[in-house]
Amino acid sequence: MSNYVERCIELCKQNNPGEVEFHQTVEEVLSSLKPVIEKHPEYEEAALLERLTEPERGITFRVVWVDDNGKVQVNKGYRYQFNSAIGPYKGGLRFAPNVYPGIIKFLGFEQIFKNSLTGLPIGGGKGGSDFDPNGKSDAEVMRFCQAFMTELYRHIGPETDVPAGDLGVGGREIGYMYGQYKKIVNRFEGTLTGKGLAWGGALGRAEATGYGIIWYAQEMLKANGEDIKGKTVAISGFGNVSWGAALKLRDLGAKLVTISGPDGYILDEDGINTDEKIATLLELRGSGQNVCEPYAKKFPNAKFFAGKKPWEAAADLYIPCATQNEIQAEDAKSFVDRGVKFVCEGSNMSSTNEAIKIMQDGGIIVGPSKAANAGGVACSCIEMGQNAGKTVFSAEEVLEQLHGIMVGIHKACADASKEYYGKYDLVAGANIAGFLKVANAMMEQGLV
Ligand code: 2IT
Repeated sequence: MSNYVERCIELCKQNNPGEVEFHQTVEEVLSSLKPVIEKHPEYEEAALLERLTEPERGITFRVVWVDDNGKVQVNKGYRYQFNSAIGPYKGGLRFAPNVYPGIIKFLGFEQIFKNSLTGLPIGGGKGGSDFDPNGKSDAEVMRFCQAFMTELYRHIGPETDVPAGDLGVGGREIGYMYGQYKKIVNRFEGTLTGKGLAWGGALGRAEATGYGIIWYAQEMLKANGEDIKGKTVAISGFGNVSWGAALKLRDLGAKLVTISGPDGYILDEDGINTDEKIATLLELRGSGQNVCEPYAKKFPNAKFFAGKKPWEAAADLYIPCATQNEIQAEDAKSFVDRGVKFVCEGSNMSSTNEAIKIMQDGGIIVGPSKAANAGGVACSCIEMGQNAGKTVFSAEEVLEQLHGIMVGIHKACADASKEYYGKYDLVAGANIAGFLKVANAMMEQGLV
């Protein structure tokens, strides 16, 4: 029966040549499902894994816009609508120069399980473009977003597919895309999430992903007899996710000492814990330069390490919050050698499969991103409910619900791994718990 898993991994590689990030997540998820597949032979008869790894629909399109010099620019646009067994497709849009189908499919595939783990009725999808927003003027970003939505609008809708932000897509881009969507369809409906507070956005959505990661990490530590209070924490990135994480770490009495960018990392041993320091993260993001060094110019006690990763800094808990594969095998080995106990992934697929294995074999508790960063999409779903009900929820209502969801996700991961592996393995547990709900829905809905 485990042969079935191997065959499906191989088939996915053959059918999606060169899409290494997609292969990586399929291999990671399917491998951990072996005991589930053994228990349920009916999944193989229904070709469930072949169906799960094939997006229900993939849309690629041309995006044409004019830059500030009057030059015509052409980018690629994508939306992969992966799985709608438990709800409308839901997932972000990523604008980054390295975007190609392998990246969007990896994100879309992960999103299926993440969305299922939230316990909310949302299917999985993801999209984006190879457009690079860094260094672009505001007017260029607006023209690009309008051109992108002029094609995408026909494929999405509040009951069909609800996009949101991801890397390179924040409040500004959602605003420009929503404006264009509304102009074309002539309806005010919640077809994008992460909207501005005055026009349908949920209070708390900006903080949700970062808060959720820290709440998940808190549960992970608690389950292992430790308290997040008083812990020293190293994170990567300086964007929206890192900002939310910094706020919640301060709330819970942990000491954040690093942030990072493509240029290197900042070590602030006094703690990144004042309003001014935490607001600096948003300023760095807003600068459009994609560098973190200016933090050390503003706060001279902090040190900047050019070209280095924050993983070399001493900490009790490490939280990657930047992008995929930021924890490689050598980082994992160094964690094991230094006796690190906890790593909680914030960015989607933060670690290579080899790194996860090294960390887990070395006794490190790893919180997988598809569980730990589910707070963002969970809050998006709350925003969808708010829009559908034509109402507004208070920040307290949203955040209380979100906290409950994160505690529930940790429990679901721990319970599933105990049931199928007889141990506390959140990585396998997240895959299994996320998978079972979707798999059962697919079985009940027949061969579609
Ligand atoms: O990776 C993610 O979960 C997101 N980028 C957020 C998706 C969403 O629909 O809010």
